[in-house]
Formats: sequence, C-alpha cells, structure tokens
Amino acid sequence: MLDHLPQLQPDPILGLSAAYQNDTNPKKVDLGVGVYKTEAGDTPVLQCVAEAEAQLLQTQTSKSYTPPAGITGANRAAAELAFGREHQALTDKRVGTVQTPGGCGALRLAAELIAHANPDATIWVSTPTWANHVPLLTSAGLRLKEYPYYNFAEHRIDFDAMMETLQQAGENDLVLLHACCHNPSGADLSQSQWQAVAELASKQGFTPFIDMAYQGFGQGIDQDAYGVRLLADTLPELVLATSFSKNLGLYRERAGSLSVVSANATQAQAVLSQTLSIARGLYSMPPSHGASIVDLVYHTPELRSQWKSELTGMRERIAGLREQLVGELNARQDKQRFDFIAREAGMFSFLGLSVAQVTRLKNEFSVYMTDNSRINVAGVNAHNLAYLADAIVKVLD
Ligand code: PLP
Ligand code: TYF
Repeated sequence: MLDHLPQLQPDPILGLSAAYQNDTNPKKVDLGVGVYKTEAGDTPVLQCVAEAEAQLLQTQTSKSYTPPAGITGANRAAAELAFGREHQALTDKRVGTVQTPGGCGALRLAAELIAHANPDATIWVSTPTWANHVPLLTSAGLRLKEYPYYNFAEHRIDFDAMMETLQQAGENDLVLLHACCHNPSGADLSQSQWQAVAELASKQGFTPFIDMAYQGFGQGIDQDAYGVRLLADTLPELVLATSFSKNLGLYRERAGSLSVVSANATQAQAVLSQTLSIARGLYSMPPSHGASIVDLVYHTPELRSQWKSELTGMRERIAGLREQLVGELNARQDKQRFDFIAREAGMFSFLGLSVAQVTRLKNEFSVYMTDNSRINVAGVNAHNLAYLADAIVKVLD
C-alpha cells in the first residue's frame, strides 16, 4: 500500500540544522532555524521556566488527561497577553481560547475551523510569508491567494500595493497578518498601517487571521500586540494563533493557543464547541507540560517579572546584534546597503542575496541560512560577527 510513495525533501528550514551539524568547519555559523541563541550560541531553558518546572515536579500529582481546551490558566495567560487584561472583547466574553500544540497547531486548527465554517473561504497570505503557512493552511483544504508585502529591492513594506490587492478580499476571505516580527522579512506594519488595515477590513468585510509567534521580540509585549488589540476593538470577528515557543523558549513543549473573537458571547461559545469538536478529530487534547509552565510563570508574580526581564534581555540582544551587524557590514564596503537590517525587528531579515550567493556562503564559508537569504539574527555573536561580515562581503557582486 505504501510502496509507491516517493522520498520527499526535509523541511527547508529544519533541514538546515542537519547540514549545519554535519559541517566540521570550526568557524561554521548557523543563521538558519529561528530559535533564540545566547552569546555562547546556546538556546537555553529560561530561568523562570526552570524554576516553574522544579515547582511542577514537586506539586504535580497526576498525569491524567487535561480538559479538551487544555490548561485554563495557560489559555487565560495567552488571551490576556494578546488582548490586554481589560480588553472589552475579553470582558464581554466574546473570545474563546483553546490550548494547541504550538503555534503550528493553532494555525492548523484555525484552518480546519475556517474550512468547516466556510469551505469556500480564501486566505490571503503575504508575499513572502512563512513557508509553513502553506502546508498548515492548505492541508485543511483552504485556498490561498497572495498579497504583495515586502519590496525586496527597496527593503520595505509595499503598503500601497498590499492595500490595493486587499480591495479584492471580501466576506468569504481571511487575511493572514503577522502581528509582529514578520517571518521571514522582519518588516512590520506601523500603527497607522494597522489602522488602515482595520478600516479596510470593516469596509470589505474580510476577517483578519493573525499569527503572533513572536510577541515580546519586536518592541515589547504590549507594543507587539497593537494590531491584535486594534482589530479586536473594531471588528466583530478575528482569528488569532499564538505561540510560547519563542517568548518563553518552550519550543519543543508545543505550547500555543487559538483564540477566536466572535460577534457576541453566545456565538463565542458555539465557536468554542466547534473548535473543540475539530480538535477531538485531530488529537483530542494538547500536551500539558508547556502549558503548565505558562500558567505558573504568568500567575506567579516573581516568575512573571523574571520572565519579563529575560524576554527583555532576548529582545534587546537581538536589537543590538542588528546594529552591530550593520556596522560591521557597512565598514567593509562603501555602500549603506545593509542599513535596513537595523530598521527591521524580531529574529529575521533578508540579506538580499541570490541563491548562488547563499550557496557560496554555505559551501565556501560554512555560513548557513535559508535559500532566500533569510538570517536568524540571534545566531550572530561576538565570536562570529567579523568572520560573518567578511564572508558576506566576499560573496557580494
Ligand atoms: N508562525 C510563525 C510565523 C513562526 O515563525 C512560527 C515558528 O516559530 C510559528 C508560527 C509557530 O511556531 P510553534 O509551532 O513552534 O509554536
Ligand atoms: O521559521 C523558523 O525558522 C521558525 C522555526 O517547520 C520553525 O519558525 C521552522 C520550521 C518549522 C517549524 C518551526
């Protein structure tokens, strides 16, 4: 039955890790998979997480099933972080939140819910968008269309083209937006651009579908949620996928959530019941360990403030690395062609190199990044900065 299935290529992003691991060059640089790294190149367990895990080990008395929606306190944490504690949509009970296996689980569950509600729905995704959005959304049978987002030549958002294209989006459509730290470009909407998107959504009747995988990595927890909160203020419906993979460093624990804002509390309950029914058909209930950590960290004042300072440390380190990388690159060639890296936010930016240049960086210098020249800025450190800047400048035209 299975013998006709051909061999497939690995995930183009995760596949880079194996190539990097197998490289014996001591100078190798990993700018591939988007995980935070320290100056020493590690992706450590946050201290607040280690502390919460120690407490859980002492207090957890059962591994019995969680409720289908997962850990209530983790869902509350995710919703309050996203919308703000006192947001009207929360106090009006218009938001239904379920815990999911990571942000990916949230995206897939959302896609299934949307396909269930409206099999003719189209999701508009940015050009470019995170490569995984395509399988996560199309696996549910949804149709994708693209709206222009990043102008590669000018290293900025082409907002006019985006808005022009989204005039075509109507009531059967959802528009997928990255809340902050756009993956892969690092270019985020300004507050006034979010306001224009909110107005267009009201006028056209499309539903925003927001992917927030990097809350706290851009400008701060509240600033990064500006778009989510604004759209939830002004529109009757909103779909939101969140993740604790990055901001709590919980990657492999698969801690995420799906929140759906509905027009009223009764409808929110109905949507929640539908979401849980779909989850039952996929995996029944999400894993609990990561979510228990989220609950404990968020609801324990000392752990929460420790988390905030660790998160601030990660964000500020990446912002500093952006400045340093630009400085080193500009010092090695007479153009200011890399200035945009310091204007962008979060883990990623495009260097703006061709596939041939990216291949040279890998083969000649053991510098790893995805073929579109996306770099994980957190992979830069004081030990590899000069080597990296030398290598990049050597492959320029
Ligand atoms: N969305 C985007 C844009 C991402 O980059 C990621 C990965 O980090 C996710 C969603 C979901 O990640 P996870 O499933 O690890 O929580
Ligand atoms: O884009 C990235 O590098 C991160 C991590 O299948 C990631 O979002 C990459 C691939 C994948 C899941 C997560």
